[in-house]
Amino acid sequence: MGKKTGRNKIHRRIFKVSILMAALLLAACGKKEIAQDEPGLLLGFSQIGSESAWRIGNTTDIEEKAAEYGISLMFENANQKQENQIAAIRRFIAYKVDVIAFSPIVEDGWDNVLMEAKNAGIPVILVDRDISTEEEGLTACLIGADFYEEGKKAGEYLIKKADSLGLDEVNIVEIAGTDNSTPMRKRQEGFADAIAGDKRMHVLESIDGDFLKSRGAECMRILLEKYGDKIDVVYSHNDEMTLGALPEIEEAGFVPGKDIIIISIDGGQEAIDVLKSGKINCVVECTPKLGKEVMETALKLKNGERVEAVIHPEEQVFSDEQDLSGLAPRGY
Ligand code: GYE
Repeated sequence: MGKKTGRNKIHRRIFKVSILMAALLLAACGKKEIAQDEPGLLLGFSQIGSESAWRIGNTTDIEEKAAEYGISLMFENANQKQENQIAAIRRFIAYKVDVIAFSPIVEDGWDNVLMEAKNAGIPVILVDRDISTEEEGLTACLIGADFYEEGKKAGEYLIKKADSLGLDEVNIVEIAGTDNSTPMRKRQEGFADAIAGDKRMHVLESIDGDFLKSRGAECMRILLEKYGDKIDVVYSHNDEMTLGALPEIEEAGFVPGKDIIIISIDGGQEAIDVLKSGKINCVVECTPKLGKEVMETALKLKNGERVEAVIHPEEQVFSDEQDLSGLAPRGY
C-alpha cells in the first residue's frame, strides 16, 4: 500500500511539475507553441485503494494502457475512503482534465461531486463499480464486470458439485464484499437467485468481509465458532477474503476443498495456485484488465463520439472439474 501511495505522490508531483513547466513555457513563448506541446488527452483516474491482487492488477493495467495509448494519467489512490475519492475528483475538475474515470468504492453519495463535473463539462467513466443515483446523465458509461453473472456462475457450480457429491442438505456461509458496493450486492443477488430453486441449499449467514484478507480470516473465525461442522460451503466474494479464511478452516481441524467446499471470485494467480492444490474448489473469474476499454472510451469522449453505455468483459469459471495445468499465468 505504501508503495502505491508513494507512486501516487510521484504521479502528482510529476503532474504538478509539468503544469509549472507548461506555465513557464506559455509565459516565454506565447500560446501558439504551447498548443503543439499539449498532451492529447489528460485523464484523471481515482482508484479505490490497494485492498487486493485484483485492485493492484487493475491499477497496473490502467497505468500501462494509458502509457500505450499516449494518454497523460493523473492517478489518485483513495486508500479505501470515499471522501478521498470525492476530493480527488474535485482536484481533477480544478485541473480541467479532459475525462474523469473512477471506481466508486460504494454506490451512494456521488451526486454532488458528479454534478460539479457535469457542470464543468467533463465526461465521467465509471470503472469496475456502479453508482446509485436519481439524477440523469451524471456519467457517460460503465466499464466493468457483470457481477450478477459471476454470483450466478458460483451458484450454478455449487448445484453441480452438490449433485456429484450426492448431498441432500447444503449449509452455506457467505463472506461478502464491502457493504453497499456493486460487486457485493450483485454477487450476493446472482448467487441467491441461482440456488433459490434448490431445496437443499441454505445460507446460514452472510457476513461483511470488506474484500480484505484480514477481515476474511476474522469472519471465518466467527462463523466457525458459531456453526462449527455444520458448514458445508464457504462462498467468498473475492480471493483475498478466501485466502484469509483458509488457514482458519485448517486450524479449526477441517480440510478446505474436502470437508468444506470453497468458492471464490477474481481468479488471481495465488487463488488459482491454491485451486490447483485442491484447497479451493471453484474460482469465478473477474478480470481487472479494463485499461484498454477505458483508454479507448476516454479518447472517444474527448472527440465527442458516442460510447456504449455498459461494457462487460468476457469471463470464465475455473474449477476442480477442469485440468488447469495448461492455464497461462494470470498476470494479477
Ligand atoms: O473482486 C475485489 C476488489 O470491484 C471487482 O474489488 C472489484 C472487487 C474485486 O477488491 O478483489
